[in-house]
Amino acid sequence: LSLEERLANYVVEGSKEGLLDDLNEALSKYSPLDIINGPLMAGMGEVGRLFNNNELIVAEVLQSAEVMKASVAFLEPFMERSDSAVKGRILLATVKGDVHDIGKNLVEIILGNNGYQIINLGIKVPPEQLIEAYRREKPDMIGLSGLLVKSAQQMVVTAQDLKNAGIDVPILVGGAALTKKFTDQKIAPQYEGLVVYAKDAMDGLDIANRLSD
Ligand code: B1M
Repeated sequence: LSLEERLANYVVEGSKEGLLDDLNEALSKYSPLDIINGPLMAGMGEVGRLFNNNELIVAEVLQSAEVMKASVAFLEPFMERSDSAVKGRILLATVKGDVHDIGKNLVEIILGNNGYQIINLGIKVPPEQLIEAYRREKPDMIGLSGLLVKSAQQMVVTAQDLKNAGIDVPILVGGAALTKKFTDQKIAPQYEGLVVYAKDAMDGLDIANRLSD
């Protein structure tokens, strides 16, 4: 197998045997983010497909998630970081009812490496907890992640609750079940401030930079 195929395979197989050596080799050819967005995400896509076809069980998908997390942790020190002053503070959470956190944590790493202070509230975060944290932390922006179809709906509810609490800082939303269209048509009208859809973590960084300029 080629290096790229082996990298995807670690994720699909949920195996870490030889992973770090191959990640090291990949670093001589690609940037850390290209390794994540390329072969590792391709592996995750395949895991999603197999899971959907009932060819993998949750326990196996968890192993794949572990491989992805270990890879991101290994690659993180090699990622570019800017030494800029703090550009803003962002409250980050996976919405209520959703446990998926790999994408959210990638957003934390990439924005954290590029001048943002991230307050990561974790997973399954209900609106009340966001509101409480908002009042405590006074962030410049709120980032919401969610991968399930029902999480997209949960973002609508969350945006309403935040608005009712008088909050109007920009909200950045992302995750597999979301689209720009859904964001603009269903979430944004429920909120007082801006709601912006990011397709991936780098897009999230670009948007945050534009908003904080
Ligand atoms: Co779940 N899962 N899962 N899962 N899982 C999906 C999402 C699914 C599409 C798989 C499938 O069926 N094909 C499906 C959702 C179906 C739907 O609603 N349409 C699904 C399901 C059904 C479930 C359960 C219900 C399964 C069950 O129990 N029967 C269950 C849900 C539990 C719950 O949340 N209440 C469940 C559980 C799990 C695991 C725990 C086993 C594990 C998660 C482990 C973890 O996160 N710690 C897991 C995994 C790994 C997946 C897949 C395979 C991979 C997700 C992932 O980590 N991708 C996923 C299928 C898939 O996506 N191909 C699937 C890699 C990650 C880097 O990408 O998170 O999309 P992603 O983030 C991207 C962008 O979306 C974006 O940037 C990132 C890239 O840079 N982004 C943002 C994300 N958040 C952002 C926020 C931003 C900006 C950008 O700003 C704030």
